[in-house]
Amino acid sequence: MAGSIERVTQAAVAAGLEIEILRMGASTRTAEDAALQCGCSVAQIVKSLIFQGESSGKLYLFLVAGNNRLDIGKAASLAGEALKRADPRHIRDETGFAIGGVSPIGHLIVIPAFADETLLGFDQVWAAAGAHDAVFSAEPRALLAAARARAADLAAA
Ligand code: 5CA
Repeated sequence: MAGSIERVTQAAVAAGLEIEILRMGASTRTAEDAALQCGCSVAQIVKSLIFQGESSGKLYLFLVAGNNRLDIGKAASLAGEALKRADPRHIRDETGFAIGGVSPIGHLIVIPAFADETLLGFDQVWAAAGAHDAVFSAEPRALLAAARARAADLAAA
């Protein structure tokens, strides 16, 4: 999507997060693909999952470690309402990112965000940068701050 990588750059600058966006020239659409390209563990890949409130229709962002599954019950508790998976087109319209390139930062609208606390156990994590082959690395606490994401227990057991 035109401009989506630039939007990530601008959001990082605005948040004081120094990043270098890398175009890998190969798919980083999934956590497994991204880990292979970045030469890191799947656990260090930040999945940016968008869910929608059943009653409000609001979107929520959950930053989940690549080796974890989001516990939908825990996610609903954090959001304060029942959640469903958001439709890909709705995600694209509201965030400005297509599935596979949804970044933790730089959305078109402000989206309440929560982050898997296991990400904090690493020196460095990798996240999508607005395209299906674009990634950046960051120190996890700095990334969560830039995404205004609250760390929480949100992984399925
Ligand atoms: N670039 C990689 C790693 S940084 C990435 O974006 N991974 S991801 O996990 O954040 O994005 C892929 C995720 O999109 C999948 O885990 C899945 O939860 C979600 N997804 C895939 N297909 C759909 C769909 N049809 N509707 C809604 N979400 C989907």
